[in-house]
Amino acid sequence: MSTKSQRDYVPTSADRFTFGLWTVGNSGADPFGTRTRVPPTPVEIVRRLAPLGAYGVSVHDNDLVPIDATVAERDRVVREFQTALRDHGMVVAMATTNLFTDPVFADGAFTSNDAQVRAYALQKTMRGIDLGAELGAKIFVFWGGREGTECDASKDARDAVRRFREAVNFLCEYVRHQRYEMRFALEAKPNEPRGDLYFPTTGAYLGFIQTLDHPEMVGVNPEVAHEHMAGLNFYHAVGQALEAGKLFHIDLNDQLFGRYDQDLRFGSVSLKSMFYLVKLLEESGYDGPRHFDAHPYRSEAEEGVWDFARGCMRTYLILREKVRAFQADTEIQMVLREATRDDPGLEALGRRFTPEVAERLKRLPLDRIEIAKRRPHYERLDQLVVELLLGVR
Ligand code: GLT
Ligand code: MN
Ligand code: MN
Repeated sequence: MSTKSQRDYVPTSADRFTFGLWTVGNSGADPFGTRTRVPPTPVEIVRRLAPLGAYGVSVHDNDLVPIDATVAERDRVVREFQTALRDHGMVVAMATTNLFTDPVFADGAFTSNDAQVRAYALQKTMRGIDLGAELGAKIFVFWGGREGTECDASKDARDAVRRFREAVNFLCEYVRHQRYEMRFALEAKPNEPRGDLYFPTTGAYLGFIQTLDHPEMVGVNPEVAHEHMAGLNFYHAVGQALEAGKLFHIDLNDQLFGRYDQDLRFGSVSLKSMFYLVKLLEESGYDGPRHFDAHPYRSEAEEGVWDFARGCMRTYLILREKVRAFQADTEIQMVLREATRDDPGLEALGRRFTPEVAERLKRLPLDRIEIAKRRPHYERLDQLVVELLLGVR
């Protein structure tokens, strides 16, 4: 803890924290109640987030430009927004299309049974990509909020996958043709607002990406809440994405298991899991945006929104400091070392198959009773981590 900003957990743009316009712009409305506060405009969001130390924002087409705006209205809104970005030194790191609010998407966008809906979804997304490129976004997210069913009689699940693939392939070609410097990130969710969504987990998308025409252009945008809704370990999902070179973007928030999509302030529920997540992001050298996709409690009024935003970033920075403490903790590192048995000779054997190596390995005298005598001290390790997080180490 050398500099003042580190001690005070005040972020700078180097930390690359971004917020969706729809997050701090959330009005508090939910399926059971009306809005509870007046949401800030996009320009106000930029003006209020900049002094808090955020790096930028992300936008849906219609967070900024109303769906029925004329070309002139669109251009004026975009110009004013760009001026605000410039004045406050903020960027648009990610853009996306709203393919879920309008009634036209009630039964899906790219996976709809209606060819006209699918064509409209492509048209709207190309315009969204143009808008994103104009704002300088390098990442374009696809969250298929309506790509799912309640009634599986409605379509063959294979057709849904094929239609989604055709759309992503088409849009990859569009980006290439336009010579945009832009990559796609696919965001999974198991359910809500549909009964079941296609591609329910990050793992499902990692498999799908390999079937695309340009897999190198497409990665994932995992969200804490969405994997937690499915009862999964987010740290493991992100680990697999990173290992595959596919973590293009990330949606940070929090979520109790087994609930509706809560989109809670980052780190407000699962402190331990979020510690391992921050550790992974920091140790992997992930250099993309740390994007918050959460919203303030419905009970907050206008000013509480900024407490929420500050809280997301502070918790990340505090956890990052805990990661450094974990790395420097000699006891933790000793337990970790003791729990590992390295054997370069043996490891080299298993690394590359040849028939001779396979024969040698089959004949090796490996005594499982002896091997199993060595035990890792994970009770001690976990308690050390708990104490570190509780602030007594
Ligand atoms: C929507 C959803 C998020 C997605 C956003 C991108 S919009 O709020 O709940 O998880 O990331 O479309
Ligand atoms: Mn999200
Ligand atoms: Mn969510």
